[in-house]
This record gives sequence, structure tokens and C-alpha cells, in this order.
Amino acid sequence: LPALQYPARLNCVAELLDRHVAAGRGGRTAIVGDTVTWTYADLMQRVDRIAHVLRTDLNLVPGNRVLLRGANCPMMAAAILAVFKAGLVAVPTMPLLRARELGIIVDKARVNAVLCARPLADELEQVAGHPPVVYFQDPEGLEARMAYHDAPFAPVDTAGDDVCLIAFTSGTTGIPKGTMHFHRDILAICDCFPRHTLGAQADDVFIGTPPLAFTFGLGGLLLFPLRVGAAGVLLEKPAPEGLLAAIERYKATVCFTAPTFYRQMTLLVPRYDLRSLQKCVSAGEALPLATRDAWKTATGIAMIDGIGATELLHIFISASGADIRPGATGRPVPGYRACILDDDGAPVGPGVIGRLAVKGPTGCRYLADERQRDYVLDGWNLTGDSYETDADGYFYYRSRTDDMIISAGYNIAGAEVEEVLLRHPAVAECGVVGRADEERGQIVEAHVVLKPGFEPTPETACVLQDFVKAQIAPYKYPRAVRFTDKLPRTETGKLQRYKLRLS
Ligand code: 3UK
Repeated sequence: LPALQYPARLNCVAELLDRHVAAGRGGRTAIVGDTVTWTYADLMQRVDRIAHVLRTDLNLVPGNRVLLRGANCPMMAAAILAVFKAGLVAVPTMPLLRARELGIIVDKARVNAVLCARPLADELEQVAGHPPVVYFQDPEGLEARMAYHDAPFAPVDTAGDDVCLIAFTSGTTGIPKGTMHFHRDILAICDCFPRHTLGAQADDVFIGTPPLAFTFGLGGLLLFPLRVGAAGVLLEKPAPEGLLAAIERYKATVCFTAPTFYRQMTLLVPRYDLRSLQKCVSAGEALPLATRDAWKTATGIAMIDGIGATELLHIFISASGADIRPGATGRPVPGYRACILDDDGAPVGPGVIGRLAVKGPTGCRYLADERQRDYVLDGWNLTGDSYETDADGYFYYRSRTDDMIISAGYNIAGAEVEEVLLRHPAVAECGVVGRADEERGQIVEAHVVLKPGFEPTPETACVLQDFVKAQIAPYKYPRAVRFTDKLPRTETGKLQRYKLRLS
């Protein structure tokens, strides 16, 4: 794609922000927060002041790493952009991370300084020997220091392939893994999915729940709107009601969130005026048909499913409009290629389940060499996902590679059983995992959250089991059904299956 050729010297913020101000668009709304709204000129002024603080007050030099902690708010957005603009490397962290995980990140990413919102100070301060911290709102903090710097800040003359972001995988298990991204990658994600699949425009208002520390949110709520001169709404504490109310209030046109959030919002839709809403993007985990259908019935909007990954920065397979096929995630986003590989790494044809591999303008550079060796081959990124294609090149999600349930010799994808269960009127949320079993190796076990008005009884369990048996091959039915009030999920909306298996 010609649009993806970027100059050798490139600072992404010059393109995302300064360019709009220089072209007379400084008065347009860039960021809407819970308490303030900033135009492009306002945002650029904040970014420039923070960049001065980083370079002058903190004595940081290009290439230094700055860890960022904050809920989704305008200051957090400005801080990330300032780090890019100053030629430094942003290391955004998920708000709910604990001291142990933060310690690993500080260490692995060799962090030189921290910008942190006060409410998130506690866990950080428990990290032994943490780097110097500047708090957003303290008396001696970032905002106070910003007041002393009123000169414009010229973007540091970085190369297109200088690292500007170290994104840690949200990971459903274990230790966070760092992935490195360049200035040109930041623009490349803006010029792929939002341009070709979403059709983003200057008059769009982007809104959603994913944290800016999650690349799904960083792209969808900050980078994508800025690229086209549009506005992004940042909500500090996104809850289903709050998101719906904010869509109404700010007349949002594009929403980014995870399937579980759409399910929670579906029932509440009639209470809000959502006429402004045009596009709803779902990512983070598989989008069940029942969720897509219920949302369409409630809002009239056909959801845009898209699979993305921290390793590749954003969405690389998706479909919108007439290209949507029920059950499929979609086709590779223009700029990306995807294929399915067997256990020996050889490509397989349509109808065969295998491992998804992806190649594109953004591609993975892990911080750790051993992961690079095992998961990135010849520019192809091996994902942890089992997928299958059809004859027309559409990609169908089956399961996480390590979540396939093997019961009495059958391979069973938990997601398929979940999809059926979610069609039952009693089921609000569910997670299906394999539980060790002497006779069958594993049995299919369903963890179910019931909708209000349904009883967690053995009879209900039988009804659900029969429902599954009637819809898909009977050997896939959940031999065990466990009722619960809440499923364990990451901050990004991903089901933590390992916790279900341990429960
Ligand atoms: C799973 C999906 C089925 C899949 C992400 C959009 O989720 C993001 O990044 P992570 O690194 O996780 C990646 C893994 O999540 N997944 C994501 N989307 C889908 N599975 N259907 C989907 N639509 O297992 C993938 O390997 O946390 C998503 C944009 C940026 C992102 N970082």
C-alpha cells in the first residue's frame, strides 16, 4: 500500500498533532475528558509543556524509557504523546497492575522515569528502587512544572524505525511480555484498520472503554481520532451505563470495547438515545454470534469484529458492512497478510484448523530474544490462536491454541460451546474450559452466570446441557455446569480461563 511508505525521519506526533494545528485545525476538539475538553491547540500546548518537563526538568535524553500510569484521561493522553514527541519511549501500564507486575516491567523495560496519576501511586511506591516519579497533580508535580515552560517544543527528529512504545501484553496468564513499536508503526495502524475497515472521518467522535495502556484503547481512543482530525472521548471509570450515557451526551459515532461490555450494555440500550452511534468495534476476545445478534436487534448496528494483538499493535483481521460474514472475524485488513499453519509450520488450506500467522507493516519485536526466536519467523508472527479459513479467504476463530479441550479423543473449542450457551435466554455470561478427568482425559465444564430471574439449580443445568446437545455435536456438551455470580476477567475484558480451571 503506497499509503504505508513513511519518510526515513519521522516523529509520529508531528503527523498526529502538529500537522492539524499548522493547517488551521487547532480549534477543533481533540480530546473530551470527564471534566475538561481540549482542542488540538490545547492538546499540543500540554504535550509541548510535558515534553519540556521530561527533557529539561528530568534530564531525559532520546531513547530513555518513561513508564506511564493513569486512568483514561486527557493528561494521560498528553503524557503519552509528549513522550513520543520528545524522542523518548513510552511504557504505559494497565491501571490495575500490582507492585509485582510493575516491578517486572520497570526492570525489563529499564525504565528511567515515571509519570503517574496520584490515585495509582500506591502499587508503584511499593516497587523497590523504583525510578523517579512525577505525579500529575501534586504541588511539585507535572502540572506545576508545566507552568514554567511556555515555549513550543519542536518534535525530536527521530527515525521512522526508532522505538517509541514498549507495550506489555495484557496476558491472561503469568508474566507480562514487552513488545517494541516504532514511530512509523503508530501511523501504520492508523492507516490500516480505521482507514480501510472503519472509514474513519474528521467528524467522528470516538468513545470506548479499553485503557490507553492497552493498544486497543491507545489506537481506538487516541491515535485513530487524531490521525483524521477527529475527537476521542476518554472515560475514567467506564461502566456499561456510563458508556451509554456518554455516547448520548457526546453524540459519539464510533465505539470500541470488548464483547462482554456489549453484552452488558445490550439490555440497557432502550434507556438511551444512541442515534449518533454508527460503528461498534469489538475486540479482545471472540465475538459470539448471539452477542452480535442481540446488539443488532437492540441498536440496529452490525458490529465490526476485529482481532488484534499487542504484538502487532492493533487489529489485523476484520470486516465491516457487506463484508461481514456470520461467525467469521473477517479478512486480513489491507496491509496485512494472514495464513493458517499446521503443527510443522506448513500452510493448510480452507476448512482445516491450525495456528494463525500474520505479517504486516507492524510486526513483533519482543523485548526478550527467546520469544523473538520462537514466535517471529521471517516477518511472520505466530499468534496463540487456532483459526480456520473458508474458500473465500474469511478467517474463523476457533480457540486459543492452549485452550483447546481434548475429551475422549475429541478436540473441542470452548468458544463454540460458549457461543451456544449464550443463545439460551437464561445465560448472561459463560466460560467453558476443560477439567481433568480420569476416564476422558478432560471433560467440558461450563461456568455460567445466569440472567436475573433464573435459578442456579440442577434442573437449570440439565436444561442448558440439553440445549447444547440439541444444537451441536452431543460430545461437546458440558458434562459439568457450575453457576457463579461473576467470571474472572482481565482489565481488557478477556476471560481468564486458567482461573476457571483452578476454581
Ligand atoms: C485474542 C481475539 C478472537 C486473541 C488487541 C485489538 O486483544 C488485543 O491484544 P492482546 O495482546 O491479546 C491478543 C489475543 O486476544 N483476541 C483479540 N481480539 C479477538 N480473539 N476474536 C477477536 N476479535 O487470542 C489474540 O491473540 O491483549 C485487540 C487491538 C489491539 C489489541 N492489543
